[in-house]
Amino acid sequence: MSDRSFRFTHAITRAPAETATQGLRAVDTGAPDIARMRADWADYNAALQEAGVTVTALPALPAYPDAQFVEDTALCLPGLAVVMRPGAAPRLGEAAEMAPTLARFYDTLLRIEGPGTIEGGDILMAETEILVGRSARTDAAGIAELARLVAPHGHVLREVETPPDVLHFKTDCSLLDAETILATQRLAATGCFDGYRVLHLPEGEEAAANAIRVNETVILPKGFPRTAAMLDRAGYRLRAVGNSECAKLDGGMSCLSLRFAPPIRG
Ligand code: CIR
Repeated sequence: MSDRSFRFTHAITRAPAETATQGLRAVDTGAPDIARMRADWADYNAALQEAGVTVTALPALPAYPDAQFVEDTALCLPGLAVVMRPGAAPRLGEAAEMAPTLARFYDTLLRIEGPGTIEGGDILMAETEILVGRSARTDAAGIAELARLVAPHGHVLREVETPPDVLHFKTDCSLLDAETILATQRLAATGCFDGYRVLHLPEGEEAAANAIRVNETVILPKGFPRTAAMLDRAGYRLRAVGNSECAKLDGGMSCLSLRFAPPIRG
């Protein structure tokens, strides 16, 4: 296997804006502290660099309070990138903002035109298939349009369900390697990972499900000692990054970057 699902040379991130205090959230647990969010974001960029990728860190976009969650704006695949169409109306414009940066790296840049919607947080790129969770943000039409766009490039999509009241499919899971998924019990119980090896989040640490495998490193949120111990025992190299402030906006490790290996150098 090429391990293309976790071997990356590049990443794109975007600095949190002051307006992130107005970011979307399912439950209000208080305004995020922007200074702390920015310090964690700087550490996140450092973690990506330590993992071996070149990071393009874009400036804040104050008009879009959730714009640091760049993952939702695009899907980067070997050979092509697809600009998403977010299902959250206030986030629609973020996708167009990302397109020029992607165009620096990709000759083939496609777009979800709609009327369906789809966000990158619902897409798990595994080694031989792309799992897409239908959610409040990602609908059947969005998934069907993505399937049509990527099929000619040899990519197979599998539609799955994001659990009710969970923001994104990847809120509850991460790819750890070509055969292994980290997932909550509630998501794994749907059977969507049958055929994979599944490591279940310890009870009470479900919020650690959104991690990212980048080359030899698994980047996970700080503060989940039983998850860290489980992954350490399983042989993964770990790097923890603070996520307390993004968590107030339902954001995690995957949301904060687009990770890819572009066909052309930018
Ligand atoms: C939102 O509700 O859209 C943002 N507050 C959080 C987006 C998190 N993104 C992700 O999980 N990929």
